[in-house]
Amino acid sequence: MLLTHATLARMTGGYGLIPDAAVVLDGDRILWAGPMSDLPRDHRGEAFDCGGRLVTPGLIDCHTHAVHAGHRAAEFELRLNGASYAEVAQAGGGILSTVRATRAASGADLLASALPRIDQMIASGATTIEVKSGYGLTVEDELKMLRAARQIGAERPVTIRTTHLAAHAIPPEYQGKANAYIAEVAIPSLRAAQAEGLVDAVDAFCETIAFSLADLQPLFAEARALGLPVKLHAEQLTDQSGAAFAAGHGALSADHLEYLSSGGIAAMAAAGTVAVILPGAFYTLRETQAPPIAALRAAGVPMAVATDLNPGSSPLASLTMAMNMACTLFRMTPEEALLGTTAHAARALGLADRGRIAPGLRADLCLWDADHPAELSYRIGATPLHARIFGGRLDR
Ligand code: DI6
Ligand code: FE
Repeated sequence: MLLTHATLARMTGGYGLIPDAAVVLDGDRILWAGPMSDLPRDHRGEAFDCGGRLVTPGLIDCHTHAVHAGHRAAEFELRLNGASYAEVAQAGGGILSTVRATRAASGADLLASALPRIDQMIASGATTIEVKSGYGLTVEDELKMLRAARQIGAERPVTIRTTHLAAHAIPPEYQGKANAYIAEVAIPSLRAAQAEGLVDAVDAFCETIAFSLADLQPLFAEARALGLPVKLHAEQLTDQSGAAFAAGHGALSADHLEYLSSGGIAAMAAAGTVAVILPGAFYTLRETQAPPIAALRAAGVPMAVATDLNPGSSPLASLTMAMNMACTLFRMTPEEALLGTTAHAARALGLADRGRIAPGLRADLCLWDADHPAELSYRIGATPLHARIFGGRLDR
């Protein structure tokens, strides 16, 4: 396939803009990208004329909880009547109400309820989506979630990366016994998931209302023993030094980071850990402390942007909306926001074969009804996707 007359944002370094560009695809790979005037003669075959439209790498949502049962509109209403996120969680609501619904659902139910959300994400330009477990909290229910997540990739034209997040919340039967939960559920479910080929990375929620670093130490040691990369929900509501702990384990990413300290930033910079910025949760929870974007930028920490799609703190399925929020709420630049859903999101997932437009990388591309990449962040809630190419195939 040959794309002609594209406004190409290669996302190499910065935008990597080429105004009147061509892209040559060979099967599911990019063979060549450059100015129309340099297009090699032997590639002048049948062409798809982009008509000057913006072409970017396919977007990558590197942090979602897209598989879950039910919704939490009632909790949304409670919070609007004055309850805090922590109060809702302590009253047995919050994550645990989704756990009850997810335990009661079959694998087929979970898949069926996830697909419409996945379709919305695809419609906003996603070609790779990470999906976490973490609402089962028993060995069998965590495996059920991961199997449903894997199945999405067989049902839709999208790459699914699965993350084991059994250390998301402490279930009622283990209240006050976090270390027993890690030993009896989190670690055994991780071993079983790895044996079944269901897991690409290991995540946990480090927070006063969830797990401490001491609780997580044996889980991260097990991840290392299994050869799996780690990530961490860190510093979302309080500073627990989670980001530095994650960086010390060579984490792919530390995510949320509203309360990240300068020590955490230095540790992430030294380890090459990506900062995953999740403005949907900040917005939904009406948080007031923004993550330290300027300090992350100054330290050279790569920043990704994701939806955090989940039924409690971020019922958001649009990556372009997340980019808009990252710019307006957190003062990221539109160029940083787009790097955050392409090149840096790929890095947060440990994927070297996508997120930029360059020879040899996967042919995952978005064609937009836009003529400058800043438009993707600038419009509020728009979905200017014109067409999407997944693995070399045009699918809309
Ligand atoms: N932090 C969050 O914002 C989500 N999980 C997490 O660790 C919330 C998930 C939920 O409320 O269902
Ligand atoms: Fe999350």
